[in-house]
Amino acid sequence: MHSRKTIAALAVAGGLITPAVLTATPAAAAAASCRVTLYDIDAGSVADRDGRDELRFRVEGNLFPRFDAKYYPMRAGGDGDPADFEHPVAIISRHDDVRFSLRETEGPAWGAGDNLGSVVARGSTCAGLDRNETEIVTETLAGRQPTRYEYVVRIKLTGL
Ligand SMILES: [Ca+2]
Ligand SMILES: [Ca+2]
Repeated sequence: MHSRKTIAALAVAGGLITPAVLTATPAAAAAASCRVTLYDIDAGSVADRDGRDELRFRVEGNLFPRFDAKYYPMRAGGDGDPADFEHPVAIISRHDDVRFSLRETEGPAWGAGDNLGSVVARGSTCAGLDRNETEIVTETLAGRQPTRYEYVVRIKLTGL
């Protein structure tokens, strides 16, 4: 007698697919305002004839770095971080824009210097964010005065 073999159901259990669980989440709260911070700056080529730019960001009239240093130096291929500029920051509403202007400065004053271009954080972008949601805005700042330069600057909006 040949008894019919049954295939254990467990043999195929390895292929069991976990059912998708749709988790109900509370409606995300829209941001009322946003914090805007520097996220990154990379130097392709620099503006100064001596091959080293002395850089600051001007944000709402404030120059960064502002306390511990007068500028942050960068050469071609350099990579700068927020801490190098003493954390440039602004708070905007859903209706305001803020401009992060990159400046190339000269001593001995090391003031506002020359504008190399700017990255703008827009209130309309802020209005699209939920609280704690972030968006990074990337801009390439390029020109040819006094020499051909190119920087890639990233700023980050965080919904508040
Ligand atoms: Ca220089
Ligand atoms: Ca300079």
